[in-house]
Amino acid sequence: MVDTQDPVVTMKQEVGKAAARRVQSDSVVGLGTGSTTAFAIQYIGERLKTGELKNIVGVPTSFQAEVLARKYGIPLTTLDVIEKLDIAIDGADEVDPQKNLIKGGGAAHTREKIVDSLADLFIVVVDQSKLVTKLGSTFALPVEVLPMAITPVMHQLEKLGGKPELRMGVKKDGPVVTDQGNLVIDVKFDSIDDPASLEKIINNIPGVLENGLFVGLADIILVGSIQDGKPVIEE
Ligand code: ABF
Repeated sequence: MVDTQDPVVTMKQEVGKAAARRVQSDSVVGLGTGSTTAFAIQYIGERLKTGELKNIVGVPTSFQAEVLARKYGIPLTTLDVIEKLDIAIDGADEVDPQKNLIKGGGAAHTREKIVDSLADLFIVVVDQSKLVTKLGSTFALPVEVLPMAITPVMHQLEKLGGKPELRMGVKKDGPVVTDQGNLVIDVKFDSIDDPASLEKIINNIPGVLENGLFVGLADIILVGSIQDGKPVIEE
């Protein structure tokens, strides 16, 4: 039968599968957000169902991850019960050559950074389009902000050379609200030369909860691409 599936979807499935294969039995798994990670969650569930994987428990990074985990039969726990995670699998919006990330396109970067930072092994699943030489080149930096502090935080981000914009919902009938009930400002920088410093500076602005710079956290980047019409996964 001719495979009519979009090759990009197939490629994302293969990246998800490759990450899911890294999960070992008797482990605690951080479950990330995004369409590529969704395939990893699905395949972890399938490995559980076949008995290939036993006795794992997941920590979701978002409501979306929790719904998927329940759909695919992955038992869940919380950070009140476990001290650390063995592995975390998550997506990203940009990846630089030093494996630093911009995340937050799904407005989930606050919980993602908490979970991903507690994992012994943090695997990022992306397609080739996410690879950049410098963070900020293609994606505005998401910043989660308390609603009362939106205006002063935007002024501070402008002083840092950013062009901040309040993230509106798809229907444009109001701003996006995070799982914590906060808002998201997307800040475009001409270029982010020192992500480690910028991550700290932004998080130090009163009213900022978390920004989407993930510096020095990722251990493995699994990159999917399509070569000669076939999905290729590189590490
Ligand atoms: C999430 O994954 C976000 O950080 C990011 O926006 C998203 C990317 O997902 P996709 O795989 O759909 O591109 O973790």
